[in-house]
Amino acid sequence: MGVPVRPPTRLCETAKVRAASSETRLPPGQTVARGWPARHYGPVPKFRPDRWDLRIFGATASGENLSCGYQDLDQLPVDEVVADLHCVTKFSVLRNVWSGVLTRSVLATAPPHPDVTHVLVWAEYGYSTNLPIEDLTLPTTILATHHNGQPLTPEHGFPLRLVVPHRYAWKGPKWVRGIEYLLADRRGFWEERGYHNLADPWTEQRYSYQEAETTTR
Ligand SMILES: Nc1nc2c(c(=O)[nH]1)N[C@H]1C(S)=C(S)[C@@H](COP(=O)(O)O)O[C@H]1N2
Ligand SMILES: [Mo]
Repeated sequence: MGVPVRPPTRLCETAKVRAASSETRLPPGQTVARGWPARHYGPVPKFRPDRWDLRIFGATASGENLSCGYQDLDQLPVDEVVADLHCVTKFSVLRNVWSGVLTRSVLATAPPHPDVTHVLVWAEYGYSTNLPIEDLTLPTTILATHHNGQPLTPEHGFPLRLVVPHRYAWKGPKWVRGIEYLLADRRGFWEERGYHNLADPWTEQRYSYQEAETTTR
């Protein structure tokens, strides 16, 4: 408690309501996928429990880095989020039940410095994505271990993937290994390669050349 995080912006509040809504809504330009396609850049990493850790580093409140092993994940509270997944390549997978650890629980355990504005979430093989710190305080942003009651399969991110329902799905790394607290925004893997920094599917923030058109974060 006493975690110094700023309140969510208005956009985040709206997004939260949408993400939590039981009524499914398809963002513009999206179609419903058949089944659940696996999409990623590069190979599926091999999971080695003895070598696996989740590192929280960068501008932590304590100045120390934190690291948690695979077994330690069980210590954190388990939560559930029901959400749709929207890939920027225009398919959506509706009504996924994600269970795991809310990122707000991680923030409570490893508080960021009060000046933290953004995070980079890191995955195996150097994949990364950037998000405003407010996104990690929302009750709909979850580090998922399970999907529809089953453990994640390797191709869908086992043992841990991030789910950020109100952003395009590239903002949800599979095979997460680290969260870096930042004092200024820094672009992640796809954001550096021409994709939109904010990735709101409801306003179709797909590509970085559109960034000048919008002011929302
Ligand atoms: N580590 C990692 N995570 C990733 C990706 C990736 O290439 N590497 N691709 C993203 C993209 S573009 C999408 S659409 C979703 C797809 O998730 P799924 O394969 O479980 O459907 O994973 C996201 N997470
Ligand atoms: Mo995607």
